[in-house]
Amino acid sequence: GEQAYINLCKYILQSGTKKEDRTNTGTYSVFGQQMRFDLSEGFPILTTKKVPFKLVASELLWFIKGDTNIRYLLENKNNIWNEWAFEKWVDSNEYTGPDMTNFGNRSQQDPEFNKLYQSQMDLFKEKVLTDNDFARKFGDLGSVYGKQWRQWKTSQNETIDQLKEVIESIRTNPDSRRHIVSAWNPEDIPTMALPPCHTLFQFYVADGKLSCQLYQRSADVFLGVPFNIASYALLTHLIAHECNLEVGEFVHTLGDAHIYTNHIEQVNMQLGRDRRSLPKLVINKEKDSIFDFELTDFELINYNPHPSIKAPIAV
Ligand code: THF
Repeated sequence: GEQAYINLCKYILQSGTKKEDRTNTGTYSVFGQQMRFDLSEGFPILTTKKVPFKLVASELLWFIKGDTNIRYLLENKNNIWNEWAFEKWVDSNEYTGPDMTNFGNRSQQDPEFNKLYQSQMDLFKEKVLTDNDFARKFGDLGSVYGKQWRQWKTSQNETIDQLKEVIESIRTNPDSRRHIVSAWNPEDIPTMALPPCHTLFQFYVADGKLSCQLYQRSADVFLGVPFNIASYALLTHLIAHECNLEVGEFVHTLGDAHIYTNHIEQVNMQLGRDRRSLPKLVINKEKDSIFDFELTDFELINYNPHPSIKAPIAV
């Protein structure tokens, strides 16, 4: 549960290796950790800081739809993938605005630049929302999660709907040890805005309960991991609901588990807070199929977390 998350944060701060990374931010990092969340104890969203559940839910619905274009996210006021699409635009020869090289780091260090960046980002969002051609070109993140989950391309030029197939296999052959969905497609890595962090997940059925284990190759423990826990817990609930199973555990296995050096103050603030009781997830019982759900079909009740803690995202 949440205590496992807290222990992981403490362990990384105490024993992590100082390690440079792709984003030039710097991290404290450990390799190979695991957390377990018993979903029957309540919905495992963190209570020691507020995690925006609606953003988690709209991102998951976006994956489930097989969508890879940030337009849907923007329509739902979800900005968590903007930087990766924006990067493609400012690196292209269609971009004629002020130089945005290394915008992630510069926007944090230089307030004047940050103003310029924010205005270009607003312009970008507006264009993705209103201009279809522009959205097709620059709103799309390439063959990321949604594509691999729903339309994995085979060498025979057919597609595999991994999500549909895994649900079918859970229903018809619950004891199977092959309930796997992989987002890691080596051939497609070069055409992704970002290679998938949550790489592969497996379901497991025992005693009428559905469990899920995720292998996450790279884990931004302060900003990303709280989203990822809530997201896979929600996915497990939705699939259990469709397959008439109870929920079991979510097992979260991490490869490179890191805390960015510019998140340390925030983590320490969070570690000073007490855990609170977990909320309950309520799903619209009138719907069955995971492919029919909308944002209004689920709700968290009794979620009373400590306030959110802001932190910059590493790009
Ligand atoms: N890149 C990095 N550096 N970390 C990640 O966790 C990450 N992701 C996705 C893709 N690249 C990544 C994006 N996921 C937030 C949360 C998840 C994200 C990106 C950003 C974030 O900023 N959350 C804030 C609230 C944001 C808001 O309100 O708009 C928070 O306080 O939780 C790993 O999947």
